[in-house]
Amino acid sequence: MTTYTLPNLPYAYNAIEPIIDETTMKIHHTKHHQTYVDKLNAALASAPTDIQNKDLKLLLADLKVVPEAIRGAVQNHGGGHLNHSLFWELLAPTSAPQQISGEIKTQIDTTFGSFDKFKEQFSAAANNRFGSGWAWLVKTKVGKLEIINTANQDSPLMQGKKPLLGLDVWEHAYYLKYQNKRAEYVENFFKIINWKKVNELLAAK
Ligand code: MN3
Repeated sequence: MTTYTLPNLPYAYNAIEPIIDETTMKIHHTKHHQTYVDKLNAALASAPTDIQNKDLKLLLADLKVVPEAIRGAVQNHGGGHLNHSLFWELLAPTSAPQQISGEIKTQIDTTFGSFDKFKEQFSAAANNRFGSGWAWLVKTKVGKLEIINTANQDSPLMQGKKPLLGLDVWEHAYYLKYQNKRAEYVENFFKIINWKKVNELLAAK
């Protein structure tokens, strides 16, 4: 069977300081993300071979093929693994801040009217997600940009939408530094977005 493993971060744990502190990054990666990986592997251990070997993105896009006994675990921990693997790559070290540019800039301006309007809508999606979840910029099946939020570790792939940018708004992602001030964390997120990666995701099939 496919055994999932924790991916390395593409930067040091302190690379996102002071926006996201080193301790939060370390616990988030080595404890929270590792747990999703472990529990995904444990759930799949009892699955039929074709399910074990199916691409995780395809599984999440078509959860009904997963045996009912492990479907919830695959949704939560498979989603958790995929969402976090993407999230790490969407952050840019504070030493090398990125300006939005390229095709994503053009499409954001066209779709939302301006970057500020996009930021406002994305922030609202993040701040209004009650409890734990994610805010997303996604590409729909017809190739349109859209802002959504999802509960828990649900992936946009479950709605047939491709994630281009995602923000983890679980308290574990920000509580040590920001406590209850999620809006401040969301505001600061815009300073550490890896737009190069977003452009790559937009360009990929
Ligand atoms: Mn998280």
